[in-house]
Amino acid sequence: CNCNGHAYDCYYDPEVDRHKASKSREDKFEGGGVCIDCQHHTTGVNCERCIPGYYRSPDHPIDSPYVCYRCNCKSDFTDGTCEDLTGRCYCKPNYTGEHCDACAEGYLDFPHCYHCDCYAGGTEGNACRKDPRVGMCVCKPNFQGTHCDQCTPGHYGPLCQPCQCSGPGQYDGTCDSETGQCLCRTGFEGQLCDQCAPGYFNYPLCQSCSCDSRGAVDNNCSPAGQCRCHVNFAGHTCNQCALGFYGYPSCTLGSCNPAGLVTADPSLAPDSCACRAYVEGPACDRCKPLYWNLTPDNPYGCTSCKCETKGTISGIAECQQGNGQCFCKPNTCGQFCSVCKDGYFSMENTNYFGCQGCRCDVGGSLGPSCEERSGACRCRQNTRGPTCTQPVRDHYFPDLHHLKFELEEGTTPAGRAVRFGYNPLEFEGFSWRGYAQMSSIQPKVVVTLNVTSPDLFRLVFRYVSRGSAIVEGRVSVVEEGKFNICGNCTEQSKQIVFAPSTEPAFVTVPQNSFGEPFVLNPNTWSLIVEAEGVLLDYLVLLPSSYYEAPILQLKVTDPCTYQPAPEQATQK
Ligand SMILES: [Ca+2]
Repeated sequence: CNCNGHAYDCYYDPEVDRHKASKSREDKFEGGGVCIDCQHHTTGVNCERCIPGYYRSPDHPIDSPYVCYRCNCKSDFTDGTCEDLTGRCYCKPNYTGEHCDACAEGYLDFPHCYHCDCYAGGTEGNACRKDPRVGMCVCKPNFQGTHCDQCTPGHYGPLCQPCQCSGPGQYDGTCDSETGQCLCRTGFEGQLCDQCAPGYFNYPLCQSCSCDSRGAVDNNCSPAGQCRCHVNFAGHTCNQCALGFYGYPSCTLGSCNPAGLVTADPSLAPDSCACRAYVEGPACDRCKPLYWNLTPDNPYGCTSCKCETKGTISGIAECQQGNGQCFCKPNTCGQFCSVCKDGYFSMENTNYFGCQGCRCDVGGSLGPSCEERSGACRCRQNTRGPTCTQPVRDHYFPDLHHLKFELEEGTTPAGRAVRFGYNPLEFEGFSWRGYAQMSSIQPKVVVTLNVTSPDLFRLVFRYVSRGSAIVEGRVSVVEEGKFNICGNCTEQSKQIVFAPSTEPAFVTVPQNSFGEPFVLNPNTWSLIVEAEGVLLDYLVLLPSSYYEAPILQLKVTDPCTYQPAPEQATQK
């Protein structure tokens, strides 16, 4: 072993040998000897280093008993160890400098050198520690955040000075927290939003240039709002033909549009074009108001718009040049606005919307549309009236509880009459003769149902359940005649849960909207209720049209109107 004269014994460690971590007597990394009990404040496999708190003396060879000197680092700012050969002390993490007499980066207030939890520039008194009373950084005005290193809205920069945003172009007084760039409204730009953005003009209004996409070079305009036009276009937004060109938007070279001329001689000078009857403009290239469709085939040049003024907005008879479409009120349609939209009737001048809604009854009519003049709706079989709200003679409207069956009219499975009560103190306001008493003596009751039209049904029970716990039961339907033949071949059976209620209450089966309803075809059916501890008054069959939401939606076709109360009307 090579222990540099600081140990008497050693051992062989194959791991050390494999890593070539030990020096031999020949000063080569081989062998694998590990020194035991190094003396003279040394350590390491060859006793080649000084223990912590000592440093390698520059004045003594490695095998000298005086090779390790004690570090002279008694200061509070050092960690007690020092550098080999120089003896220079190592600092604690929060100190730095030759003599550890300054705070390291991120620490403040020598000789304390606290760790900075807060951004000193953003805290009251430039403190970098949290306030011990509130346990958090206390920010200066205009600073925010856990570490007080962010600006509050409306402030920017390292000092969080107020944003310089004012004037008509800025949005809400806020700016970029680093650059101070103000948040601008549409059409404005610049650090302070004090200029118009490209495509806008006339600061501080900054109106849109609205340059014509066909007539203008781009969407930029002068401070006066003049767009840059192609040579054959003119006007502020370049939406007219320049002098010597005709036929916007093509703006073809020539003084007059041949299609609009009485005599086809386009070589005539401007102002000397003689226009056809329904044509106007210096180049005879526009239809007169109320006319459209300039063509050479039409001897008058243009065609009348023929708008139905009862159906047009503000009663104007003008139409679009491209397609002759009149400008329709909301409830009218067609090229001439002469037709009420589907579901509306009676077109009138005075009606702001053009036509009024049909108000056909959602249940009684075949659809939302009605006869155009009278407003008469098309009624379903057996309903009548202008909006189909009345039954025809000798008919009536079935209400929600139309298909109602009294449980006390039922039988036991053996065919005997059911036990029923008729005490209004036990079951307030029971219907017909009373209510079936479901108990361990009478756990099942059978009711006969007559179904005359096929449908999907939900069942509604009226009941009282005086116990403190819920009662679970079951309801099943079986077609008559098959009751005894096969056990449950046609049976539809669902669970029913009666919540405690001393007042008469209703429960629907199936009990959630996802459950499948009962499917009943025209026939006589047996309905079997199984439950113990409840009183049952009656049940109702609800056909699907009574509970399906889409069928029950009512489309409102007339606008809401405000009618002041009489006393308000007299005041104003
Ligand atoms: Ca009853």
